[in-house]
Amino acid sequence: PRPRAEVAPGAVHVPDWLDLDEQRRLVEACRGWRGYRQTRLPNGGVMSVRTVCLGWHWHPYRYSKVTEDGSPVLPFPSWLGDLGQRAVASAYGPSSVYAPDIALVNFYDSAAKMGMHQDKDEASLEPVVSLSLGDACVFRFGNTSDRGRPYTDVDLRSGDLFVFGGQSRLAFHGVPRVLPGTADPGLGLAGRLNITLRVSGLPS
Ligand code: MD3
Ligand code: FE
Repeated sequence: PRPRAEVAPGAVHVPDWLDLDEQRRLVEACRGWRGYRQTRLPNGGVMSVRTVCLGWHWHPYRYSKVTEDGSPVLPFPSWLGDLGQRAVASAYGPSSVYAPDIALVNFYDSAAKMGMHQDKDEASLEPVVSLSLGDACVFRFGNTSDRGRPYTDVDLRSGDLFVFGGQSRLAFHGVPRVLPGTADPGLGLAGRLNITLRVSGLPS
């Protein structure tokens, strides 16, 4: 089995944190959330991943309570907050407290990727929780100064938990590629889903 690893201070990888039944339930939840879209960037680019937001809608580079077309943002379910609390307790220890109010759900087809970036649109520096489902990917975890080296490439597989807090919260990171056909056939998902949980730091 792959061991749990602190890749950098505050960046904890817990392989196989979700069992197959929990993964199936999360995939079903992701299928129920409607409105996945490819985000347009101010530079004219379009992200290759398809994203749906819960709690707060992310547009580059801020959060709001409405989407581009004016539709309300999907609610952030309390069960997802409980899952986030259990995730942070697994990574950092049982006394940690965590109350996320944002989920960004990203769908990657076999060609999708995400360039190196920092997540700094949240007004809180509480940790980000990442849950991976379906096809594995190469996840690139970098430094806090720029998009380049040094970085570490880690395979993220279905069921893996990663928590990014402390000194790692503002690290550059990205997904250079998905590894097509690597999902458990029993999951019934072609492609990769990633759920990140975050704390907005904004008034509810
Ligand atoms: C490190 N998502 O949504 S998850 C993103 O797999 C994002 O969809 C990727 O980067 C994905 O912003 C990577 C891992 C991750 C998420 C948030 C982080 C790593 C992070 C925030 C700070 C540092
Ligand atoms: Fe990110």
